[in-house]
Amino acid sequence: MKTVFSPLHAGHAGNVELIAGAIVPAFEKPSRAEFIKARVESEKLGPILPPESHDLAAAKKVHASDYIDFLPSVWPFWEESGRTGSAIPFTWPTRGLRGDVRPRTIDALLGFYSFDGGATFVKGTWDAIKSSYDVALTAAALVKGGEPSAFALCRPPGHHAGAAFMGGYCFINNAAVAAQWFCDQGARRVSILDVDYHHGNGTQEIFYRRGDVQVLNLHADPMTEYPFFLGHADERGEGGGEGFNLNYPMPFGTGWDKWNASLEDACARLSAYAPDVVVVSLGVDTFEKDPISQFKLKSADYPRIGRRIARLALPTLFVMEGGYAVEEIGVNAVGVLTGFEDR
Ligand code: OKP
Ligand code: ZN
Repeated sequence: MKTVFSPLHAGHAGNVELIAGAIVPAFEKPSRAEFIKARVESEKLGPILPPESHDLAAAKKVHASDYIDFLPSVWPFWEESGRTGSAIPFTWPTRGLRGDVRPRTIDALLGFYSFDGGATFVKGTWDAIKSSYDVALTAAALVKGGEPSAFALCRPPGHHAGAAFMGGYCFINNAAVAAQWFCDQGARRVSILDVDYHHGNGTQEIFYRRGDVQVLNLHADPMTEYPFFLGHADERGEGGGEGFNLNYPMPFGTGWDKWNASLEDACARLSAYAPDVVVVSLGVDTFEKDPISQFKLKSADYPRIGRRIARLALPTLFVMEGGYAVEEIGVNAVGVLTGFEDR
């Protein structure tokens, strides 16, 4: 399997986050992608290719145009405003406030275009976002060109980013961009299988009213886990999308047997939908030692995930999302891919 990777991800570094009352170094850090790349190499998964540069038209098919234009403006605006450190949102137009009036200062705009303080900018952040987007589209083109599968080693991740907001370490929704690109290239139906520990709220929002993209999400129950405000089992799509969004919320402590039962059900639903292509939002923060998560999957479980996805017998694009136990993230992410190849 070919991997697409860009070193520009590394400029998105040194960010901090607020978690449990403490400001700490961000868990979403460059070493994540480097550990995965090293494992791709040591396992000889296949060639590692650089991305081709794309304009932002494909991003604007799933995101609001003004939101996409905002992203590269953040750092220059931050510096023009006399700021240093990281640009972090801190105020949001929630219930009772005006979300329909676009304000003018950088602090206000950061809140206007986000849902939490987990999407933070430093100088190299836009180039990393853009490279992650290019990685996803380049890997999608490999699959479109006839490769049975490809691995988009995206960083930053994307599945929390909605049509007009960032959050949860995510800016451009790489998996959604790729799925839409497949549609625009003639796919009649696309399935997105999101196996990250956290609910892919952005992906759900983007395709919620559409029947041509099926979204299946396996994740920790939002009653007790981030992103808290979406991802319940009764969210099944709306209008033309009714029945094409499926959520599998699971409790803290979920291990392989229970998680795998959800995977089996999702795979059966996916097969019945008979898409032309599958996009896997590949998060490995379901791992028992993940520092911010509460599931109990073991390293030996990840190849089993890959093998089950391979049994769908469909062209498959893997798009990297979360996973934070950096020592093992490479083993687990690449474990899915070698399992997929059954080796
Ligand atoms: C991203 B992905 C707020 C931090 C809250 C965010 C978790 C994002 C997970 N400052 N935690 O789905 O792995
Ligand atoms: Zn996650």
